[in-house]
Amino acid sequence: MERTLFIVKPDGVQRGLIGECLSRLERRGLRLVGLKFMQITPELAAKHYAVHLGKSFYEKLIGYITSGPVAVMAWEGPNAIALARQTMGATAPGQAAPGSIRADLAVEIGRNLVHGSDSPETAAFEIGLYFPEDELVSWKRETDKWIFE
Ligand code: D4T
Repeated sequence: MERTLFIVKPDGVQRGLIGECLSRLERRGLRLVGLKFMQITPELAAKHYAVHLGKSFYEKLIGYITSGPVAVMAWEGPNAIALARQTMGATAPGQAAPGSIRADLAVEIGRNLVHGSDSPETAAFEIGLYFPEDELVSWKRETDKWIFE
């Protein structure tokens, strides 16, 4: 089992796409273990995007992610990190696979709707940034046996 952090960014919230994005991961079969609606502070954004500090798009990225409320989720499942990223599509919507969230619903890299962790190390770090341990729910779904082998 693997866990991954998933965010519907401010553009997704403003465009009324929280349900659409959540639904795609839910219908795929990943199991939701954390969910919150919040506004990311500049301090939290700086921690989250520390790897991009100094890059040309850094200031814009911080401005974008802090520009309005976001929906933050933790999802669980076998290979959850790669599965969520496949459902999201490539970072640049023009390169995202047809049928992915970004291919279907986004146009620009700076308005790419969603975020998903990209490795087990990043996932552990990011989940820790957004969810104290007691806000994550470990549970069994009645449908697990029909989704997880
Ligand atoms: P996030 O982190 O938003 O899920 O995006 P990705 O994981 O898919 O992509 P990333 O870390 O490489 O980029 C983080 C974030 O920066 C924006 N960005 C990126 C940008 O505005 N211009 C760029 O040239 C790049 C590479 C988009 C996502």
